[in-house]
Amino acid sequence: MKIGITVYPTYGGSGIVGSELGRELALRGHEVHFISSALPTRLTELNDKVHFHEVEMMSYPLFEHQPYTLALSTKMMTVARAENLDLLHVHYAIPHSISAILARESLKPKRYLPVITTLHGTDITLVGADRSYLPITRYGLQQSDGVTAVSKFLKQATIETFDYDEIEVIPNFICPNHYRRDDDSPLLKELAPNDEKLLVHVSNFRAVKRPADCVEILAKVLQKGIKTRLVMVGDGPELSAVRHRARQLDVLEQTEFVGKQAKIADYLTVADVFLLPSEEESFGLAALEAQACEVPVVATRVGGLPEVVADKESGFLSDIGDIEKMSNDVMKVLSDEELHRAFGLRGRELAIARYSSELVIPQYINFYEKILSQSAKKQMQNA
Ligand code: GMT
Repeated sequence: MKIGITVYPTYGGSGIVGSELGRELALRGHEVHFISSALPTRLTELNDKVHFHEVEMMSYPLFEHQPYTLALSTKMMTVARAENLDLLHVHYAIPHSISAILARESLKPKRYLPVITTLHGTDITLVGADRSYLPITRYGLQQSDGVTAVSKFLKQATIETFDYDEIEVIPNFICPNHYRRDDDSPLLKELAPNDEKLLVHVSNFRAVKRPADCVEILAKVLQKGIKTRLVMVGDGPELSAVRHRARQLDVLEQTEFVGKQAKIADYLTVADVFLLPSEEESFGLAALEAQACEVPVVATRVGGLPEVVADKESGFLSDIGDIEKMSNDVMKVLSDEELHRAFGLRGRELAIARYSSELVIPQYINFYEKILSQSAKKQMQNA
């Protein structure tokens, strides 16, 4: 198949999933064309199976705001025609599905180009934050030829918000060879020079991730006398507030802010505990990646996280903001080697059994085939 994929090319989870999906599809012989405003971060290699088409923005004095949705749609049309794409797969409803639907409609007189939308979560939150987006998002869902969501939770949330239920759940995935334990990593000595225990958090530092809770947890763990350091991976709007809180709590010296990192696995593989104290999480890709690296997860019981993290088996789940319980949970796994090992092994076992790329990529391929055959039937009926 020839597949056009559109993602937000930044560090967000949806961009990572779309990029990894493209890479995995190419490995299986499909031709993938990324259509986005910049080269997606995780896309390190372009070849005869993986192509990149940059959306060019036209600047014109009359345009107070540059019309990205139209520029993307135009690029989708051009690439679909030139490369003879079979379908467009967009990650994130707003505005990607609207651009893809416009492209499909413009091409319709010549041929039908099915549009598949994958929901990642904040597409729903966005609507929650601004109800005026609800009709256009619902339109995007209804007009897509197929819709997938990354968790059962997200499917249910979409049904409740949009009253739309034709959604297939296809979860996020990991490649078990890329995400695995490496006790000999040279990074370990660098981050824990005095054999400290390492807590790791990865996010885009938005308020919804509650990154400041991580330094609160660290402070409590240090109070109990466990030699610990916290590694904060990523960047975003809350970063300076977190740094400020760490200073107030007098744990800045034990906190390492390493910024955005291209290879998250390097940091997960040396972690003793992974922290994800989010207020909302439709899936929690970073928690899955941590589990694949045999790292116990201490997280909140929100959204799709209970589908990914097995409470008391591969980690511990708590209510939002329950610093007391989360720090106690961290101490439990840090002070009991057997428990730590058991949680780590169970996490990897679950990650492979439920979310390995070998299992999930075929689900996408089957979904593409189903949508292509449904569209072909519709076209025949309309001919
Ligand atoms: O988590 C973010 O802030 C980024 C966001 C995105 O759209 O890129 O992540 C969402 O999609 C990820 C990949 O499917 C999920 O793992 C995250 O749970 C989800 N984030 C939220 O629901 C807050």
